[in-house]
This record gives sequence, C-alpha cells and structure tokens, in this order.
Amino acid sequence: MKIAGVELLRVAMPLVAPFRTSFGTETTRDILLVRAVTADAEGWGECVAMSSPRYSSEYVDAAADVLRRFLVPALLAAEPPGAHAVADLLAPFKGHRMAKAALETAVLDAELRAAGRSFARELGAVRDRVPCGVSVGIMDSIPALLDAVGGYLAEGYLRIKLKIEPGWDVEPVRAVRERYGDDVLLQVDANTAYTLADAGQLARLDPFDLLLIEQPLDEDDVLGHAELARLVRTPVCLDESIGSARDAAAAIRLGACRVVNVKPGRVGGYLEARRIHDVCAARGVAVWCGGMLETGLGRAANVALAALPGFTLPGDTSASGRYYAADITEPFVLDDGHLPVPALPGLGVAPLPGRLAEVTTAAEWLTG
Ligand code: OSB
Ligand code: MG
Repeated sequence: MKIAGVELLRVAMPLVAPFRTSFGTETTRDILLVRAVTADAEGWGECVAMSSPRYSSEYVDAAADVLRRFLVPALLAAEPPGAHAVADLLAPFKGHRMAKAALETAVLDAELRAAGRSFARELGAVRDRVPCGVSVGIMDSIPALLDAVGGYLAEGYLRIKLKIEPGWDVEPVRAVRERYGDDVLLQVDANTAYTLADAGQLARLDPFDLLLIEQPLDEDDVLGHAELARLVRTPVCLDESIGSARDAAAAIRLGACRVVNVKPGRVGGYLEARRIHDVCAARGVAVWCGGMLETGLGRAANVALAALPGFTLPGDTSASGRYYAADITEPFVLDDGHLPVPALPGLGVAPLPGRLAEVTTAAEWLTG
C-alpha cells in the first residue's frame, strides 16, 4: 500500500453548551484530524485526545508531535500491506494510543474507500441502526440538570448517563429518578473522582437501579475496582483503565468490571476495539461504545462499531446536534432514539469542504 502523504489538520469546534466532568469543563473542542492520501483514495481519522491531559495522559499537542516526529515517518517509510499491519508497525513507539488510532483509522478508511467496503462491513456489524444514549455533564443546580435530561428524553435518547463527582452523585440521581421514573435507563460516570474509601457513599447509589457506574477509581487501580465491585450492587464498568484487549481480559479475570466502555481512540484503534468486543463477548461481559465528543468523522466509525453483536447497551453515540451547531460532515440525526449506520465505502461520510475550511486553524502536509 503506497501512502503518498499524510496531512495533520487542527480544527476548533465550539460546543453547543459547556461540558463539565469531574476532570474539567470543555467549551470548544480542539481536534486533530489525520488525512492519509494514497493513489486510489484519501482516508480520514479523528484523534480523540483532548486539549489537556486530564481524561488520560494524552493531549492533542502531544498527539500531533508524536505523529509528526515518529508515527507518520515510520508509516511512510514502511509501505505496509494494509491497515491491518499499521498497529504492529507503530508498536515500537510506546503509548500514544489516541494518536496511533487516528493514523490507523485514516489508513483503514483510505483502504476501504478504494475497495468499496464500509467500516460496518469490515468490523462485522449486524445492525443498520444503533440505539443511542447521551452523556449529561455536571450542572450548576438540580433544576438545570432536570431541564437538560428532560430535553434529551424528549429528543428520544434511550439512555441517560450522568457525570458524577463527590458532592454531585446521590442527589442528582435521586432527582432524575423521582422526576422521570424508574423505567429510564440510567447510569453514572465518575471519571476516576473517587477512592475505595468512598465505597460507602457509592453504595448509596444501589437503590436507584443504575445500569452501571463507570470508572469510579483511578485508571491504574484495577484491583481497587475489583474490591469496590464486592461492596456495591451497581455493576462496575471500566473506561480509562482499559487500554487494550489484554487489559480487558485481565480486568474481567480479576472481577474488576461487569461491563466495558469501548472507546477506539483509548485502545489504539478500531481493530483493537473489535478485539475487546470479542474478548468480552466470549466471557459474557457487556460492552457499549463510548464517545469523546467526536465530529461526524469519528462518530461514523463509532456507530459502525456499535453495530457489532456484543454491543448490547446504548452507547454515548449521540446525534451531531448534541455537540455542535454545525458538524464538519453531514450531521448525524437521531431517529426514534437511533442513529443510522453508514453503509457507503469507508467511513461513509467526508468533511464538507467549506465547513472544514471554516473551522481549520492549522494544517501540515507530511511526505516520506
Ligand atoms: O468519560 O466517557 C467519558 C467525553 C470526553 C471525555 C471522556 C468522556 C466523555 C463523555 C462524553 O462522557 C461522551 C460523548 O458524548 O462523546
Ligand atoms: Mg467515561
């Protein structure tokens, strides 16, 4: 596979509303896009690293740097047989999974577009639409939260995820249950904001029949999650702790999680994400597709992944309008709580040139 060059683009995408988590508040998404150009096609990958290393150690300037200095030169020098060879080619460079994922996705997209095959078909999708949830940030007040949740339910979202942190956990959950009832599929995400000493407080969530509690403890604390899982009734789900299929197998064996949030960027790409799906399916562990406030490019691939058979819970695959007033692709629009799985070759969507130009803040072209 001859790759003529790779372009790194930075785009600034204002969010429709600030998104607050236990690790910070996002108002504009600063995103690195990767465009891989071959003789037959061009392919796109979206790097999900955030502007500062608060969700994980990766951040967008570091991703751009490692791509420019190491990952893209290694790719251009090697002429890999296809996207399936990219991860091994990049393995000598430690870490930087979000950067690697973006590059592998761009190469895979170019390869699939040239071959006329969709991501969904390539990954093994079994559905043509996927049920969608929405991740609701920490708010200034309970009434503000109830308004936001009510709006999302009215739009048709099939599952609500509340971001929590110490001081914003039992009360918001109780308020949502009291106002919207016990039938709402409800879960919470702590983004590592608790310690094992908080097990008593987290057990106070038990009566609310939550689908899961996502990543209550430190990224490194897999054993702590196993201990916590014995102290609370709500199923523990891991996000930050799972960087690979091997991590998932180990966490499951240790009893640290009954559910896994699969984020392709966090694990180095869609091919590794599929292996996590396979590992979890073989062990009867439910998976769902997470999100990182992606544009339509990343969303297209996430929706394809979420259509695999083991994705049995609604994902954080919300419609474009939940994030951006104007997406860089044709927007993903919710229909009866679902998003359609793109069926055209590759990602099945591409940036709208005028829209992309409006939000691009920098671009660099890398050749061998
Ligand atoms: O922990 O799942 C998370 C967004 C950015 C970083 C981490 C997380 C999130 C979300 C939003 O919860 C998911 C989405 O709607 O894209
Ligand atoms: Mg999470």
